[in-house]
Amino acid sequence: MNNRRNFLSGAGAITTALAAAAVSKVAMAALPEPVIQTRPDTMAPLVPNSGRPYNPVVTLNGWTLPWRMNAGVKEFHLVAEPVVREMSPGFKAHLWGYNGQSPGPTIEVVEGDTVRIFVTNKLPEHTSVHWHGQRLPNGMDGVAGLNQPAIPAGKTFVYEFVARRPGTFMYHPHADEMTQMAMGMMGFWITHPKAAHPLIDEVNRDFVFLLNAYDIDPGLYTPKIMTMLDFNLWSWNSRVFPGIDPLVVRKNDKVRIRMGNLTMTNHPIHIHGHEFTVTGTDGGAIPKSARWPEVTTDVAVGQMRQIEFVANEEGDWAFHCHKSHHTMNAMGHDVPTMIGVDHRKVARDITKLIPDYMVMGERGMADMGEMEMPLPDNTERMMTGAGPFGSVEMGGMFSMLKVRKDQKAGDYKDPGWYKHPAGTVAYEWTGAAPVADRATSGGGQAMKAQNMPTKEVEVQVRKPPMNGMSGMGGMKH
Ligand SMILES: [Cu+2]
Repeated sequence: MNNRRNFLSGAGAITTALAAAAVSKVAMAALPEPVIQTRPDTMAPLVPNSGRPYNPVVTLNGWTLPWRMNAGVKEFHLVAEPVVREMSPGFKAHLWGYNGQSPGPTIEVVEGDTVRIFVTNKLPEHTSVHWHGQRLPNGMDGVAGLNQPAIPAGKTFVYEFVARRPGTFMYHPHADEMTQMAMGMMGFWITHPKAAHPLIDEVNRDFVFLLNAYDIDPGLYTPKIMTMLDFNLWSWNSRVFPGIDPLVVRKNDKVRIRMGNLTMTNHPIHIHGHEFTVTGTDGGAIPKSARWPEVTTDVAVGQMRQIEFVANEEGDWAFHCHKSHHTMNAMGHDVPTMIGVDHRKVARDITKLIPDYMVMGERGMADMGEMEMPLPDNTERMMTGAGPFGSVEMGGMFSMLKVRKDQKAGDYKDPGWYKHPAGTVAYEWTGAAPVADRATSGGGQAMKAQNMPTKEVEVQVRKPPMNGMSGMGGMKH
């Protein structure tokens, strides 16, 4: 499904070259050239070409922002602007973001770096950038009105501080926040330790992504910004399954995954086939004595959770939010339950009159995965994703951890579907078996009802004997 994506070629390399080219005497006096990226692919990790070395992260369906060194200061240029984000193949959203994308590029620096970030506002309204979790001078914290005047449309502001502690951070506006975050303005920030750190292990693969959510009506492009809870698109880095790339690792790799939650609700993130340890939060690394094993970790609103494990089981392992509504795309929420009602013919007739008419499946929702009814343009199917054995019936916050023994170090290319060794896949029982409801009827409850006695039903009601209540104080006989 993801074969057409080429992780290691293209724009990742181009952006690096651009950053290097920007380092000229003339350019030094000016703003750093903003680097723009519009492809939604997972870009190769950006290996540092200046400053202290570190092991770069991989941003899922995203990229890392190149910088220039200017007299010992790491300079970045963020451009806040309207963007078009492909949320999954064929489904685009009109969002706000940074440097051509929502979320914005990941910023990677090293503990002790002096960092200067130029923020140019190309939005139709003012903005600011808050550096979530950082130790910094109060006036650099980015709360418009409190710490600084908002950045007016068309202006550029400069933030400057020392990245004092290693860890995982986020950035997002702190001005008209409800609108700007609902529109997709956010990004990740990694501060790597400057030397071997007792609580921050070296890993082979280090993935980062943000949990975000949108409310975009089927057929439309722009999120509803007033929505507080009832979002219909639950995304990782503004992508929904099957648009989210798999996390590809080599067998026995030590893997770190950092997830930040900038939605309005919590997400219990669950991995199959492995146990992990939560090794860090936005507040920093967790002492080793305070870590315990999990297969699901809840990431609350405004939190980051960093998990680690050794990927020592080969296969294509599901990796997803455990709220089942969050592994669905648009349309799953405002429809009546139709289980037991055979409305397929009616639905087809109505569809002739109202092309966008959509109802829930009458045998459960699995029918939606193989829905033949037409959808409005620019709408991702509610549950979809072709797997090697059929529809995966997922959407939203779902991806896979793909563990392969022959995956090369540093290679993030999708290896395709796992080839299961003979005799290791669940198989059909071919002996005698009871008849399934679905085989004989249009709907589960409907058939159950048919099997019930249809005429008179005798019900016996037995009251407890009155003297049995004598124990209840105050009751008079
Ligand atoms: Cu969730």
